[in-house]
Amino acid sequence: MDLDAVTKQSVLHAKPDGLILQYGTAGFRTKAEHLDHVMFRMGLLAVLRSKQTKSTIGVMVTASHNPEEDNGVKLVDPLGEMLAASWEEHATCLANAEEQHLPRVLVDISEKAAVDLHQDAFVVIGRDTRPSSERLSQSVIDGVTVLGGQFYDYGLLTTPQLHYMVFCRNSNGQYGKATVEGYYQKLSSAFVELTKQAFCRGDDHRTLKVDCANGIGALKLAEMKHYFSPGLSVQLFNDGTKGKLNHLCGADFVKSHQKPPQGIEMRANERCCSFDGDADRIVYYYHDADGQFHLIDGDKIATLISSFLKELLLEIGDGLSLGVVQTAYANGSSTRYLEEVMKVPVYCTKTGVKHLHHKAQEFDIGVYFEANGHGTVLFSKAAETKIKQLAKESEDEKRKAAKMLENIIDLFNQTIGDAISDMLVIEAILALKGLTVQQWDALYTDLPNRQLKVKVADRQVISTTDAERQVVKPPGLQEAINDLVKKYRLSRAFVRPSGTEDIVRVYAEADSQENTDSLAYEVSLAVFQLAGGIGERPQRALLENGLWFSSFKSLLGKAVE
Ligand code: 16G
Ligand code: MG
Repeated sequence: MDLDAVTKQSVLHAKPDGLILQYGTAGFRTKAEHLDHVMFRMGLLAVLRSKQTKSTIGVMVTASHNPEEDNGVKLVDPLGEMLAASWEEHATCLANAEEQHLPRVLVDISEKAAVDLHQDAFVVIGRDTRPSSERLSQSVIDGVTVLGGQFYDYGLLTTPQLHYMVFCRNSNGQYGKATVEGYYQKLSSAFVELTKQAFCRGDDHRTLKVDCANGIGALKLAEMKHYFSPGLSVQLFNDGTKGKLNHLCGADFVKSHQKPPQGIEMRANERCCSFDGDADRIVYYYHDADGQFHLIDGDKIATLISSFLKELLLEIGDGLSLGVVQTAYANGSSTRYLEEVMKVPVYCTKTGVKHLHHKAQEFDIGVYFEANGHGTVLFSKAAETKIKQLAKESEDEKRKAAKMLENIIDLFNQTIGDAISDMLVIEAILALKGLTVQQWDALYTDLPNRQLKVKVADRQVISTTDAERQVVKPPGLQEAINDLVKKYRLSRAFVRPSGTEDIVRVYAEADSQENTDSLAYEVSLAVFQLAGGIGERPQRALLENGLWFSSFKSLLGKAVE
């Protein structure tokens, strides 16, 4: 390591005095103007991680659904997964080191992580469409090169595309070709193969409206749509030609406001979906004939996908295990439906893709989705081998099912939730099953739910257990929540410190919207009182024509990323 060169270069990417940032649930994220030093240092760190793992590492410059002025960065590990937890700590130390301590921190990390400094390093870089992203990814490149790493800059990519590239490279192309073209071809040919049967039946005029959040998803979907167009025609809205990124549109807006994005024309019963700003989340929705809005979130996506997979697994009859992984935010109706009607085992993990992903790896086939629309399906090596073998050898119906599963394996981006890939899977299933969006929605009825946020002096005073469903500290808070929950039917509530914002999130559900809102309010008050609330006390809401008034409105929880 040429530490002198690092010191010299670092001056050009100087850290603002006193600025402390945390590698959060999905990397660093804040105002773009504060991130130059972080980008440079993540370039350095990616080189060390690449040397240590003897693999290609990815660096993605994006702040997902955050406002356009923000930016962020996350590292991608060799199998296309999110960065290992122990390295998140190194990332935080490196980002926060004062200029003069930078060389020492680099040496410390190398020693602690037993990095072989003689090893070559290779880093791939992708970025979203934010105005600041190009400059910031150049800072990543500066960090990579000063430590002698090689790099390939993919330029504009969705987050899941970068994850895909990393895995392709580290699997020597076995997972696919590490190019954008390779990604389009792999997914599209799986989609076309899979849907052949449905489209032969004459169901060949499927259209879907896609709100692209004015983000990178628009560029990539516009490039890709010709590859699968005879089967599915997508109409792009909020494609970035005029609107602002994530402003009044995108998956996060739709999920948290439970209303359609601006800039999309919806006719009754028409299927629509929204991506988030870096296209790793998707939600569906429609207006019914009475003009009522219906949201189909990650829970219902997981349900559709798992019921389709379960049917195919029964047909091949090979005893492969299927499990569904959710978080505490999953609507109680979805969990009940999966467990009681579909008889599928359901597991709950902490919030954040990496937790769900790791749990899903325990099954032959692991379906994971957060309610907010982040998710995918993982197939174990053994399951994949078995399915491939059955697709070749078995007879008729069994072979047909195995072939479908084979294409489904290729259609999913197994490195991370991917809005484009999930969209194609959903469209294929709806076409094959001949399901309308209303029939899909009618699988079960969501329990009314409400998310709120509460400001406290230090959100770390709250610690949780049982996949964030129970509070351990401060004393008395869980007991208070238990007592409040008892007052309502079909009710559930939990609180957790956010991993991305300086607030505590409150979630409640119950048998009616009114009861849900009362429960959410009462739990917020308990948090405010027992966990050091600051600012204005939560106020009971006034609900009129579906609108929230008073300061309660400002507490309305932003759906998590
Ligand atoms: C992140 C996570 C998302 C999670 C959200 C929770 C990834 C790629 N993203 O952005 O999965 O739902 O954080 O945010 O892991 P919160 O801690 O503020 O509720
Ligand atoms: Mg995202």
